[in-house]
Order: sequence, then structure tokens, then C-alpha cells
Amino acid sequence: MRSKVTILRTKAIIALGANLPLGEMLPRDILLAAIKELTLLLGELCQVSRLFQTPCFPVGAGPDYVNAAMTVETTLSPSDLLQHLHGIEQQFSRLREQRWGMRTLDLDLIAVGDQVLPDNAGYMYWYDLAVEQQMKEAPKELILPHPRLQDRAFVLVPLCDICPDWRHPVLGKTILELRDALPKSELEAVLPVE
Ligand code: PH2
Ligand code: MG
Ligand code: MG
Repeated sequence: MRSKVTILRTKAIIALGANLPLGEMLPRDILLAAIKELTLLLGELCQVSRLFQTPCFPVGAGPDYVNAAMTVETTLSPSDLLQHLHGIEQQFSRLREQRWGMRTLDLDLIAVGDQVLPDNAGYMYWYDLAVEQQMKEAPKELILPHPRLQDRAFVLVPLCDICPDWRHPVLGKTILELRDALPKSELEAVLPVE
């Protein structure tokens, strides 16, 4: 008798950003190269957003970013995915120095299916963290979904290209609903790159 093997794939959401050149490569070239690497590494079942030019957050902290987002259907665990993302960041020599500092490539794991990590209480601690405290405290473990997802036009606008209907497992809202809850001025500042 043949046994049936079920491979469980979940949809992982990745956000990409860059605001510094790397040698001859401009941020948009770095992002395109990183997307290529991620697609090779994670397989065929990837969806990729357009690239967007976005004002730096916090305002004035550096040059504009280029941002994009990807989804991938994967069997990898969140921590294995994160290792791959760090490997690709290193390949594009991001300097991990300053929180929210400038970077040649930043790859953030935004969500993996409807997993909440480390657990609901752990997620809520980071979700509720006051903005002044966000500058000072960084989690040592992976928090999923990304606790600032709902605040960031530069993540939500690209995600609307590829997974507008993904529903946040804690907040209960879709990507589209989260995007539409942001101030219009923030959404209008996220511009597709030609
Ligand atoms: N990433 C940051 C800090 N600020 N601003 C924009 N516009 N886009 C980003 O990806 C970004 C940022 C830290 O990861
Ligand atoms: Mg990051
Ligand atoms: Mg980031």
C-alpha cells in the first residue's frame, strides 16, 4: 500500500527595504537582486510586489527607502526562514549597528500563516509598546506577526499588491483593512518606482 505524505505549506510574508547604495548598486538594484536570491532559495511559489519609493521613517533619519514585499508558500519554520533572510542580508553587507538606522538591505519576516509568536501575551507586549519605548527596546526573539505591521504604509501598500486578503491572526483585520486605516497622507507618500 502506498502511504500518503502531506506536506504542509504556509504562506510567509517578507518585507524588503533598502536606503543605501552598495558599491555601484542603487537601493532598487539591491532589492531586485535580493528578490532573485530569495526566489531561487525559497522556490517557485513566490509572489512579488512592485517596488515603491517611501519616505524614511523616522522622518529625516536618512534618505528615502525603496520598499517591496514578497509572499512565499513554504514548509520552512519561521526560525529557518529568518536564518535565510539574515544570510541574504549579510550577502548584501547590511551593517547591523543602529536600530532603525540606514541599511543596504533589510529583510523582515512579517508573518508566517496565522502563527502568533512567541504566544499571544508575548505578541501583545510588543504590540502595545509605546512609541518612545520602541526606540529603546528590541525583542530578542522572533515576534510574529511583525508587531509594527499595522503602523507602516511602506509595508502595507506593497503587501496590497500580493495578499490584500491575508487576515491578521490577532487584530482580525485584512491587509487591505489595515492599509485603509492609515492616514491618507502616509499612503500617498508611498510611490511606485517606474
Ligand atoms: N525600515 C526601517 C526604518 N525606517 N523607513 C522606510 N521608509 N522603509 C523601511 O523599510 C524602513 C524605514 C527599519 O527596518
Ligand atoms: Mg529588519
Ligand atoms: Mg525593517
